[in-house]
Formats: sequence, structure tokens, C-alpha cells
Amino acid sequence: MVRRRVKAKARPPEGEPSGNVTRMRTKVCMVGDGAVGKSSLVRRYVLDVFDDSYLRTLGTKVLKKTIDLEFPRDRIAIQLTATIWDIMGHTEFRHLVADTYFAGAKGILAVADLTRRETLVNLAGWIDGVRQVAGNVPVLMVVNKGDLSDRATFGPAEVREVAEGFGCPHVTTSAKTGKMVPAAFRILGTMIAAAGLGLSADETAAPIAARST
Ligand SMILES: Nc1nc2c(ncn2[C@@H]2O[C@H](COP(=O)(O)OP(=O)(O)OP(=O)(O)O)[C@@H](O)[C@H]2O)c(=O)[nH]1
Ligand SMILES: [Mg+2]
Repeated sequence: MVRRRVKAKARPPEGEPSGNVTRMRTKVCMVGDGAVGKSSLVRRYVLDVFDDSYLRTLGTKVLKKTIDLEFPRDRIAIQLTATIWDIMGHTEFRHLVADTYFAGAKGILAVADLTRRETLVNLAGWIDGVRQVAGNVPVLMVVNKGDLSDRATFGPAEVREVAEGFGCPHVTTSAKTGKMVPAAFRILGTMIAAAGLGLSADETAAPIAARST
């Protein structure tokens, strides 16, 4: 398929054949309490590795990844280059760095740990913290450590309720097995691209459904 570059925000006129690629850049912030697996998710996604040992993130770390997305209904292909900002999961640190860390964020991966209920409860503080600086940007709620379901401290109904409270979708991931990790970043990328291009929510749903397994 031959792909042409189009300007961001441009939408192809009705009847134009598929094949346009829109390049976008974006900033994504990982948030959530200490040891929920923020760095592990980024490492799994960007480098496809996992380490059982816990090395607390000191300050912040930034990695980059390009995500290819398609919006079949609009016949738009997006190449989204995401800088993924990984933060140390401590509330005091959040208060110290919020302005610089969250400035310009276009999307949030808000991570909780399935084995520690308080990390789900604390997501509100993290999400509010980003939204105070970056505005009402897309949020994807991630319940990580899905491989430890025998040690779960909350169930799907509670996750749904919390996600509905934030008005955002949610997924369960495992940085250890890799399950749903690329899908999670892809879903957030799709939400960001859709918001940037002014596409509607149902257009956003198509690529998510097609790629979330
Ligand atoms: N079983 C299991 N362990 C995980 C998973 N993700 C992360 N871990 C482990 O959880 C611990 C914490 O992971 P990190 O990725 O360092 O957590 P973090 O959220 O970046 O922590 P801070 O940098 O302190 O905020 C490590 O020992 C990881 O190996 C997972 O999906 N399953
Ligand atoms: Mg970390």
C-alpha cells in the first residue's frame, strides 16, 4: 500500500482511497503508586523485557516509542511518536515535580496493582494531579499484575466503578507475561490521536476492538 503524508488535523474527503499517514508526536505520563509496575510496563512495551527485582525509579525517566494506528472509517493511518514519562510513585515527589512532569501531557496511563487495593483508591489523586496541570486529557486506567489474580484484592465490578468515576476505559495487564501491554499503550494512543484529530468516540472504538487481544 502506498502511503502519503498528510498534515495533522486534515481529514480525507469522502471517497479518497485509503493510504494517508499522519505523523503526530505526543507526551504520555505514567502515574500510580510506588511498585505498581509503571517502569515494568514501559520496559515491557519499549524493550520487551521484564525483571522480577524492584528498582524504584529515581525522579523521572523518559523513553520513546512509535505506535502505528489506523482509523479505517476515516481511512487515516497515524504514526504516533510517544515520549513516555515514567515517574517515581511517591505522592510527595508528585507535589514537587507536578508542573514540569505533567506539563504538555496528552494522555495518562494510570496504573494500579491488583494485589494492593489502596493503589486503586489512590489513582484519583494521581489523575487529579495531572489534570490540574495538563487539563482534561485522555486517561486509560490499567490494573497491572494480572498474572497474580490469586492474590487479587479487588474485583472487576470495583474496577468498572472506579473507571466510570474517571470517565475512562480500563484494561488488566501483566508486565510479567506481557499480556495486554501493547494493547494498553495502543488504546491510549488511539484515544490521544482521536482527540487530536477531532474524531468521534465510535471511530476510536474500531481500532481498539480490532487490536485489544
Ligand atoms: N508478578 C508481577 N510483578 C510485577 C508486574 N509488574 C511489575 N512487577 C514487579 O513489581 C515491582 C515494582 O515494579 P516497578 O515497575 O519498578 O514499579 P514502579 O511503579 O515503577 O515503582 P516506582 O518506580 O517506585 O514508582 C518489581 O519487583 C516488578 O518486578 C507484573 O505484571 N506482575
Ligand atoms: Mg518506576
